[in-house]
Amino acid sequence: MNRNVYFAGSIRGGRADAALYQKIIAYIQKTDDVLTEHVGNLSLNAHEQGRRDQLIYEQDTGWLRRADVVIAECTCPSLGVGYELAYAERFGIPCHIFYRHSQTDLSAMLTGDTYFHIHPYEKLEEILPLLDEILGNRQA
Ligand code: 6K6
Repeated sequence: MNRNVYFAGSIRGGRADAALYQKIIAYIQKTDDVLTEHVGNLSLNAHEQGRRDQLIYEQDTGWLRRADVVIAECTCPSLGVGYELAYAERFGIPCHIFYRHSQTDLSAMLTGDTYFHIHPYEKLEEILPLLDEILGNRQA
């Protein structure tokens, strides 16, 4: 349906799930546009000095404001992802949060905010049909 999807995942918070982010992004890209493909880039250097942080902030908040939906993988805690979720809420962008419940105790600032759609899961295969529903590619 070519919706603009803002995928959020940890960068400076830790790259342990980068390969998972890459798989989720590739799945979404079968039907829709991912504004933040770099989040799944396995060779991304989170501390690279080539781009100024202010430019990153301005680019990402601009993308957030024009996103149709935010999909966040929050197993690896990230200040940036938490900020993005609050920013998206402020602009009324629907937000779906995925996290592996056996590995993380998600912040009460997310689980306690009824604005967010929260999806605990364990395996990637559980996420894919949910993504189809969220993106309108399959009936609930
Ligand atoms: C290098 C190559 C591509 O990007 C870079 C530089 N870093 C970032 N570029 C774009 N977005 C970023 C970058 N660092 C953080 N973000 C945004 O914050 C992403 O959209 C992530 O969802 C989120 C991660 O925040 P941290 O706090 O884990 O870094």
